Amino acid sequence: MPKKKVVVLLPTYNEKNNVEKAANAVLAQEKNLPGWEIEVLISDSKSPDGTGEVAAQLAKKNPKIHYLSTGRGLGVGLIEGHTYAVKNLHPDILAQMDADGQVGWDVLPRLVKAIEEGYNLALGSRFVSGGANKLSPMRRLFSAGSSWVSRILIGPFDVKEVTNSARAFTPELFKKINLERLPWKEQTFIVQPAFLHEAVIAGAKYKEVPLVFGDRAEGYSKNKVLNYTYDVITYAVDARLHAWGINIPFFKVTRKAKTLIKFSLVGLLGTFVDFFFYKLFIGSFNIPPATSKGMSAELAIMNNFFFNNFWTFRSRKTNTNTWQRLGMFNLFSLGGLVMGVLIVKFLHTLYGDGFATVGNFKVAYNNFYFFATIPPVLVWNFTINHFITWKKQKD
Ligand SMILES: Nc1nc2c(ncn2[C@@H]2O[C@H](COP(=O)(O)OP(=O)(O)O)[C@@H](O)[C@H]2O)c(=O)[nH]1
Ligand SMILES: [Mg+2]
Repeated sequence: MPKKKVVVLLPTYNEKNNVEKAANAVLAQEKNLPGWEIEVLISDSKSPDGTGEVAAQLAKKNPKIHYLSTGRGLGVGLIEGHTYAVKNLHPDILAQMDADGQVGWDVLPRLVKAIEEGYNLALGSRFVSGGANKLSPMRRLFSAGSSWVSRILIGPFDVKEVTNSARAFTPELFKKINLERLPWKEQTFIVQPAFLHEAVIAGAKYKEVPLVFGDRAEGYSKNKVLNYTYDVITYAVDARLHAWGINIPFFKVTRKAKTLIKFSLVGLLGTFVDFFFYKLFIGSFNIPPATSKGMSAELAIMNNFFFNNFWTFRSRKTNTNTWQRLGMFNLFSLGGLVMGVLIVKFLHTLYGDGFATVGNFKVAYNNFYFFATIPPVLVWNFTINHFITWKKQKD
């Protein structure tokens, strides 16, 4: 009887010191899989450390190893890799594992056996009986946390680990997955829970098998905790809306609008700072509203610069240094400040110091004056700082 074939995809980015060991470790699992032959496909996203060249050499020497050069991003490495395997390598099963050796290689025969049992999707899991997570307490907390959040928000809830890469599935299932909806071109690890989500929609019959997860021997993690958390939440909202029949590309739009959203969040925080001091100056120091606004706004500007520089625009390469940017930010915020003061002045002149009754509360007009300044000032600040203060360096 001819042997069946499993193609194991190893996506790599800067794994020069891991890739050869990984390919050999995968091939060595053949002895635990009677009736099966294993081939390895390395999909490298043009790693600057030269992983691609190493992989190309391995592929030249060993006909069981294949190499594919792909675009940047884990999702691209995975989806282009599997698509290539389906087209060119005639697999009975598609499998994937991380190339850094963090996952015990013996999960592979368990994944394949689950497919032989009749499931069309097998999922490696640290959190089922027999599995283990041998990371530092901090990273353990993060993986447990991200798995819980993804399980609850994205699902399916009966899967204990929805984020792990070690997986096997049938080419038939892969072909049914809606790649239009899967955000595989985005540079984020969201592709793992999202792939599972789309696979379930495509009719996956899934089973979890245990795996042991340890520390990296070489290299560094490419996962970005804050970005990933943001993606999990926005993707979950997208998936929920989709399940309710509301088809808007929420995830894609929020990713595109990410800078604006961060800038707005910083602005929101700044607004609290601003409002807090505004009320303090009026209430405790009897300073008139317009003057109070001027002083509270300057405090908020300092706050906002700090967060925009070290968070919103952190990864943007500019031609300026931090001090120059601080200067520009202050200058442009002055524009926003003048705008805010004029709006408050205008409204104050128009309506005076009255009170409005909202339900059972009496609310002073000066509160409304304050909030009326937010939308126009936000638009001004974002536009000018996006295009000038943190202007992208030309390559
Ligand atoms: N092809 C490709 N692989 C990637 C990319 N980013 C990460 N990987 C691979 O995905 C696997 C998991 O990444 P890793 O950084 O170990 O994430 P962690 O295990 O969650 O810390 C490793 O084999 C990485 O080399 C990418 O942009 N392209
Ligand atoms: Mg890893």
